[in-house]
Amino acid sequence: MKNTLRIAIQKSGRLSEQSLKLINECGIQFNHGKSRLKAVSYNFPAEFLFLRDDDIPGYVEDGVADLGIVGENEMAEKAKDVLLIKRLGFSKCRLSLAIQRDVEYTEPSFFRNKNIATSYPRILNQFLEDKKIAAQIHEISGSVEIAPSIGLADAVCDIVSSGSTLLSNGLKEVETIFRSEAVLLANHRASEEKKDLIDQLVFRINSVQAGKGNKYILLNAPEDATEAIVELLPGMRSPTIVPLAMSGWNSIHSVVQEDQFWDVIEKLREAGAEGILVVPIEKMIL
Ligand code: PRT
Ligand code: ZN
Repeated sequence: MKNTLRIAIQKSGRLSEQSLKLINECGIQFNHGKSRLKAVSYNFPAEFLFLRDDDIPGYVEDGVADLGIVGENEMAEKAKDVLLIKRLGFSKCRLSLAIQRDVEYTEPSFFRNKNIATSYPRILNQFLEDKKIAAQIHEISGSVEIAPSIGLADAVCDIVSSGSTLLSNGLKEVETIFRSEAVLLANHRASEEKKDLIDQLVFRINSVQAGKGNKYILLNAPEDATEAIVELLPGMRSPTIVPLAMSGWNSIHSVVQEDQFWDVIEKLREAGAEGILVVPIEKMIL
């Protein structure tokens, strides 16, 4: 359809739930069709294709889908000609080199002439080339972590999140070669109408992300502490000050960044703030 965005998301796997959650938080709703391969939104001009993540960069390059959500690792490995338009902040992980725990490691030259098992030969090859290290890459599609223990490889290059998979296979992480999170990809040749729709979607994603990164805060303060408290609370423009029914007291409202939150709360208490309420922000339009 000409003016309908086609958005490819992972059918089932580590990206699926969060991708659907983001779409939902953007206010885009759809009913799953019978096929489970495709769904059409009834309140935004978009349809969704549910695919294996490996296929998504290629479909976006070909224009079968206008947009896609995949891990940045998958995008880099497939090396398709697509645009990265937004990092989405979920499914964070890293691609790392790991070796057997009892083997000594000092630097990347360790890998010279070693046999490394991976599902990411392109990203690994790039790393080895940059470091001018000649090694053998053994491409396998799954269960990479068992390769050293069965004598298939000296080392692995695999996705790590908590590190427990490496640990339980007697391996230790020695080099991180790539950091990844879910990304929104777009086809290069979108029509003007589709670019407009993409802008609308990105605007919604930005509002959702800004809301998540901030908290709305309400507190009471005596009149003589109000000025010092306002100094601590930048807000979107500046804090709101409303007098309480009890004279000599104000209610102060503002927005605080999530990552500065505990620090700010401590300072507010020291400055005399009382009855502090913290409320999540669903969306924040900047
Ligand atoms: O079926 P389909 O092809 O669509 O899915 P898939 O099996 O290829 O991918 P999936 O669903 O496993 O992962 C999709 C994306 O999630 C990856 O491309 C990464 O961008 C991201 N991601 C985030 C992860 C992990 N965390 C992760 N922990 N992908 C894989 N893992 C695996 C890793 O391969 C290793 O086996 O989990 C293990 C390591 O986890 P820890 O926590 O033990 O370190
Ligand atoms: Zn896959």
